[in-house]
Amino acid sequence: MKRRDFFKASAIGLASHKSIIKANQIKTSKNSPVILSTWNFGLKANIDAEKALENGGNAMDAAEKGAMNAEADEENTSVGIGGSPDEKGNVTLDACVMDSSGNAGSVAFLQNIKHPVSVARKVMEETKHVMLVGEGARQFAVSNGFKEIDLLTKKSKKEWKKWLKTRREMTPHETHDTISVLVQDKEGDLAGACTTSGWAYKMHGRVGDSPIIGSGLFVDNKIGSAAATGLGEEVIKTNGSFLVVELMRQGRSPREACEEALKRSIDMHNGYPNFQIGYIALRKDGEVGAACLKWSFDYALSKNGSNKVYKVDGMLK
Ligand code: SD4
Repeated sequence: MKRRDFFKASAIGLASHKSIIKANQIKTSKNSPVILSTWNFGLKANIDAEKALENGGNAMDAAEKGAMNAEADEENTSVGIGGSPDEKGNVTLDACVMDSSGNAGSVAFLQNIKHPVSVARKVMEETKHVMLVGEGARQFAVSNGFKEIDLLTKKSKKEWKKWLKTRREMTPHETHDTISVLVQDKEGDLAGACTTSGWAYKMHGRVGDSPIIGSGLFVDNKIGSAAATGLGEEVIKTNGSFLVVELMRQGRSPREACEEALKRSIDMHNGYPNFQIGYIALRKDGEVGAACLKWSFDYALSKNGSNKVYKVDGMLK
């Protein structure tokens, strides 16, 4: 390393060391739960998450229940039953969870199971592993009492058949919506869940960011949590959710952290990304933020007795 570069690197080290101390002073928000979910159907997910908290559940219970709401909704074409299939007509699901102790569980390329988020939680709680995929994940689910069902509904089959005639490339922006649910419970603890059927009509075997810990979701109970929606391939390349949490650790607000993480994707594409990524972030002090690259993005926030959808405009035109 050249001397000048060494000094540059040490200066960066020093700056982040200072800000880490600052981030450690984040006051934990207690007694007033916060639930933050992606997209406007997050509103219904938040209601189920609220109920789980009211019934004495913790942040992990609430995040799971919220995600399950979207998984069970047949009208939601990017999550669970009714989710768009891959190009061969198979509905393949990705999901993950993280709890307040930093435990993680994940499933990818899982078929025929209605609630992948609950399988991900079982992987976290019942196995030594973090991630199970495909046939192994399905067998694990069945052996834990999950029933097998056909996830391709009449409607999603009809749409897929229509698509087969053109085989037009779909973008996740057209076919969104992954649901991620970030929860802070009344103890101030954080947990999160993320679940999706991924990119509509994707290649058979494709896995996106949603089951990848650090990409689709990341929770650090000392700092905050973050989750992603949008083009998974690009979220994976920047380890997006982990990056958002690290930026909050360095003192950025939740919104600034989301924007800074998106700037990495913008830079990787020389200022002109032609895809969508949206991030949501929840800091340990209860503050939330969100940002997206282009167009706009909705998120649902339940806090202080109100549950509402908010819209953020893209950073780029
Ligand atoms: C994926 N990130 O599989 C998901 C898709 C998504 O809104 O979020 N769509 O790439």
